Amino acid sequence: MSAMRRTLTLSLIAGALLAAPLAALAQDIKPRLIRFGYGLNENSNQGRAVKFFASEVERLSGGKMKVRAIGAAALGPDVQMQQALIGGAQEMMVGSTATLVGITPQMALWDTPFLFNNVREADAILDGPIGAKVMATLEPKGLVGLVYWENGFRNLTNSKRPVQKLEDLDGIKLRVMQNNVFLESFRTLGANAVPMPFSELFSALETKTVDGQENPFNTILSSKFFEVQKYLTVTNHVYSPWIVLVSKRWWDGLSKDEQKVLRDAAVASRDFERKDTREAAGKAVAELKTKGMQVNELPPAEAARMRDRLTRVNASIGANIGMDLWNETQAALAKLRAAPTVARK
Ligand code: KDG
Repeated sequence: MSAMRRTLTLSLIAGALLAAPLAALAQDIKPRLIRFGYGLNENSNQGRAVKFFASEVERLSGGKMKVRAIGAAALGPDVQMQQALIGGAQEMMVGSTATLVGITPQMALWDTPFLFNNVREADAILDGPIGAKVMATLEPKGLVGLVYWENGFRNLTNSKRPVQKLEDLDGIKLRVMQNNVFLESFRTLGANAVPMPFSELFSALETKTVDGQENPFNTILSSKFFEVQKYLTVTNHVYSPWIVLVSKRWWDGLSKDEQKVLRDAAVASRDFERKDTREAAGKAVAELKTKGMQVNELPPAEAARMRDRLTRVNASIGANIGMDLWNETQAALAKLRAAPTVARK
């Protein structure tokens, strides 16, 4: 072999040897990308919390993991994103526990009307052993639950009339989440309950396909329902959690360190989200009034009638989730209510 050919061959070998570690290094430097889908607008309590989570993941991983927050149901409604996570086509999402009942019936516990009297009870149960037990039912179905966020206490809006008594709901076409407890609950109240994905709700209200819906104050404001809903009735008929979910297929491929980053960021985002959500909710009703909504509270006697009517679904919830879980939850709530409440910070 001529000297020239030898030199050329050696330099090609040297180049190849050099390129390999550089490629590996480049692979190391390229952050692991996480597509995180959610249904509300970017400028909502849900959107702000996803953004916070993303910054925490980047900080805790030293830039090795990067979350791409994709809002406004751009990756599809909750049910579609749940399937994408199960199939491994998407890494993370946050959405309502109510739409998970088709995957794991125990999630229906959180649909129980008037289950929680206040956020102290909600935090204690959701973040305690019962919340963990319900979350664990997701894993065999291909989902990993990290934390619960707060959607909040739900209230009624409609475009036809103020709801001052139960009979005012008669015949109102009311959108509900795709969930049998919500369907049954509002049918027993006399409404014409229509299950529908959240992503279709604004246009359905705008075109009068439905007359009303029920959601927390923050969502009514951030989704601009005041533009298509005249009447807001404060009912606080159920406390709605969101749940931060990971694709188990993808999760199982992560290192322990990577999983710890996501768990730690999720806990920090939960505390941020609840604080942000509660502060925003405190201001939302006043803002909705300035946007032209007519707001009323149900008179106590009517609220009692609603509670009595709505809690008729409790028997079916207990049967669906299992009486052990139902009784454990009732006992835990009774214990919480018996304990002296420390001054809330
Ligand atoms: O994607 C939207 C959901 O996360 C949540 O807001 C569900 O409360 C909900 C509703 O009414 O669909």
